[in-house]
Amino acid sequence: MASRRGALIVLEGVDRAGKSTQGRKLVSALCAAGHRAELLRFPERSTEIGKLLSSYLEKKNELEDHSVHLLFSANRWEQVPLMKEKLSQGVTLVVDRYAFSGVAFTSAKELQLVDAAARGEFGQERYENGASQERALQCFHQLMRDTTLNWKVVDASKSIEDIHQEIRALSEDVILSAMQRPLGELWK
Ligand code: 2DT
Ligand code: MG
Repeated sequence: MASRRGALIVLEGVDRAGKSTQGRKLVSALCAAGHRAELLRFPERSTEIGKLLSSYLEKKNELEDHSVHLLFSANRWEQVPLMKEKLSQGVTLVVDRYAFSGVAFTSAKELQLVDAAARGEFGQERYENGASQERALQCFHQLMRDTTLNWKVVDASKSIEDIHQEIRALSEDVILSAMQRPLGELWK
């Protein structure tokens, strides 16, 4: 039997929404249920570009805003051949942040230029502050108006287990519907 394509499931949201925890739990649950599923994350910090981005996020280097945006994009592009191969082999990919974070966090930066109401920092890395996260959230809401993408909103204030069950049920549905549709293209 020809292997059916896997689904591309992207977890997006602000920092500390629980994306990484949920991504790990989702992959384990899907695998336990007999699906082939793997976890990816962006930025993927292990590549050369990823190392540069990691130092940038850790504030160990400075990069020009436009070029850092393109590096985040390049960091996704460098994984595309692997992602396409996995998806076409029937592996479902659960991705912790993708191009939507790219848009949201760059837009948040541009908004910052007009909105200087900075708040106290609550994290070590770049963007880990309330003002950046709030602007990124506004941008995620705008991106969700694109109804060609199958967005599902999950309330991150619920318990880890409740959120997990919700995401898991949504994922089972999307894996089934992805099988009916050929692999398409998504902007990166
Ligand atoms: P975490 O590793 O904690 O998720 O933080 N980001 C991410 C961008 O600015 N552009 C992008 O394209 C992507 C994928 C969001 C990663 C930080 O990097 C930001 C938070
Ligand atoms: Mg972070």
